[in-house]
Amino acid sequence: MFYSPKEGWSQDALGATQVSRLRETLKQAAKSPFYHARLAEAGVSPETIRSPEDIRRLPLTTKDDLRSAYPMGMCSVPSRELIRLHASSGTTGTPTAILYTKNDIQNWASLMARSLYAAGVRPEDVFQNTSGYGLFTGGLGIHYGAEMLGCLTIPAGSGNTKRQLKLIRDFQVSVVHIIPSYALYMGSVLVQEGIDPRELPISRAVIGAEPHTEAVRSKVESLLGLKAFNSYGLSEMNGPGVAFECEEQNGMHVWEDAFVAEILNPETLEPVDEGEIGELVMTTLTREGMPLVRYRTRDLTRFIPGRCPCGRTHRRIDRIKGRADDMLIIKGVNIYPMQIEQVLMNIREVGQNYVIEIFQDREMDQMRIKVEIRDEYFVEDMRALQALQRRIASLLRNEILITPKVELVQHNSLPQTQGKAQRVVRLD
Ligand code: ADP
Ligand code: K
Ligand code: ZN
Repeated sequence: MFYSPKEGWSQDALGATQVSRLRETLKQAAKSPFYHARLAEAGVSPETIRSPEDIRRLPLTTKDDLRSAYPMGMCSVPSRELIRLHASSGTTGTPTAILYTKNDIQNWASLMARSLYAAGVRPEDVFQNTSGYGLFTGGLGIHYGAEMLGCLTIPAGSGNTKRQLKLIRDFQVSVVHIIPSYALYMGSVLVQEGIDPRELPISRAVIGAEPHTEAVRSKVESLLGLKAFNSYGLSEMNGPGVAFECEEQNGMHVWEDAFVAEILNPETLEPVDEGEIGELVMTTLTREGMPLVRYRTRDLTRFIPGRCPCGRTHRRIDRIKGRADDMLIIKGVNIYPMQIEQVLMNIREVGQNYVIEIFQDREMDQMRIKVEIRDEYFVEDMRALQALQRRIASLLRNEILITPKVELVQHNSLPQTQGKAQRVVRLD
């Protein structure tokens, strides 16, 4: 029924595993110069952990800690035991490096295989990975998992829609791993070339790596004629394969035998109430090369209360609402880009791309939203376009409480990035 029996373990069994693995993790982490000092300073040791809740007594780790320990300050093994390096894509500044031993790579691959299986992928599937294969973990990370599961795995890499299409057709690709913004772009390019993407052999997509709304998932599903499953991960926790949607498509199971997930109020750093949104904080439980203790992901989400009908016992997190660093403050109002996306993607006339431009006017941050409009609605009639523009602005106002400047642009005219979409651009 499951890829691993661990997926159905009782909460007690998971808790006991977490306690013993947390202790191991502290022992292992203390072998790195960074944690040797940090854990001693905090006065904690493996004996501090008697129950899963005792994790709250451990110090937090931040992205800045990773930067300060770069390149080897958090390495817990002699360097000859390392076999792989990845780096975060640096969406928010200087990159950080993650180091893996042979066991780390194997454990990651099996978590990834388990994740794909949960989303309905099977060894009979032909799997095309459209992630870039470089320092970014979405390439090799997903690849090793699909191979371990037994799929014929095609390392197509990013971009080059024509070649992607040829591979999909020639090898009857049934599953793709694709960033949601690129899925929408690829779908619309195919439609423009007179190809109906729904007729392709693909029946499932694994989408993730960037925040996206339920509305975007629906668009990907209807445009490409498939089921799309949300995939969450970050380089600091290996990469993809941290939390994954099952066939229920209602939240992502966090693999709690491999990670401890906490959701904290980002200001008080205390746990939020059950089901409340907060910052996801994660601890590795099996990592040798570079264990991380209570890493602040900056990603905002909540635990979905209750049990999943699929039978997996590992708790689910809701889709990522955004990063704590993404919050915009415009005219004193806090706004997340995903609030804007949710509104835009539910408007029939809106195409698939948009960008939020922030610029300074009279010492204040101002916002302009450029929105692609589908060809059939991008008409010559100025009055019709102005009415559409006003309607979009007012729908946005209902959600974000200020009236933004809205500019309508033609289909596929906004820049399409090769990797993660950049939704917010600062013009100063
Ligand atoms: P970077 O932090 O530089 O983008 P990573 O490649 O490690 O580098 O990206 C991890 C981040 O990507 C996560 O912390 C999260 O913000 C985002 N992310 C990954 N998967 C998802 C997803 N399914 N939904 C929303 N955001 C995601
Ligand atoms: K196979
Ligand atoms: Zn489930």
